[in-house]
Amino acid sequence: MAKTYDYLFKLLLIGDSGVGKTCVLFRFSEDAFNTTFISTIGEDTAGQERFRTITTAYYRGAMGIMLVYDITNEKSFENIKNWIRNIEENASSDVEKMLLGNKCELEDKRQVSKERGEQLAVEYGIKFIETSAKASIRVEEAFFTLARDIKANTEKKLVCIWIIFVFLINLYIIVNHCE
Ligand SMILES: Nc1nc2c(ncn2[C@@H]2O[C@H](COP(=O)(O)OP(=O)(O)OP(=O)(O)O)[C@@H](O)[C@H]2O)c(=O)[nH]1
Ligand SMILES: [Mg+2]
Repeated sequence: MAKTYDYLFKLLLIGDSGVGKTCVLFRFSEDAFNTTFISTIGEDTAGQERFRTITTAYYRGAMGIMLVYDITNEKSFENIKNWIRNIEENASSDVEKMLLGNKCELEDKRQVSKERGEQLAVEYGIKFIETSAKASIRVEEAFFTLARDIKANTEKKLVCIWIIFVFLINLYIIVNHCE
């Protein structure tokens, strides 16, 4: 039987290679974790991280974006600003965004404090959650929060369209009545 949905959202996970995007998604969809690292794009990124430009085509239709960094990797956190700039240049401005600090169970290897994550999120006016795909910490919460915000956003837009529609109908009636 075909799958039916109450809501269907297109979400993107963006961030440096190795921060755990695939694992976060895998934890959410399968409730499982795998330690073998196979980079999604397939490039050898060992040792040197590069910021990749993502084009407009990739963002098309995206309703939500999870910006992911690794709390044990300072560089991945610094690059969030580049990713956000890329989103601002290529994605629709009303796309719902959220910041994830992944691998939060690795407290002894932490390079980015929770406060800095919170601060950056405040700066961009987005929500922030620290997650662990490995230890299964707050991954569901992250997806549900983003989905809930997208839903609220969509409903707000519908109400606006409805109000404009009713206003125009009334205007039409008044104008016709005056003639
Ligand atoms: N300790 C720990 N390791 C994690 C966690 N999430 C992912 N990893 C590990 O980090 C490595 C990279 O994870 P991926 O999910 O493949 O990273 P990615 O962001 O998809 O990387 P690209 O596909 O190259 O962009 C893997 O070795 C994972 O096992 C986590 O929450 N805790
Ligand atoms: Mg991946």
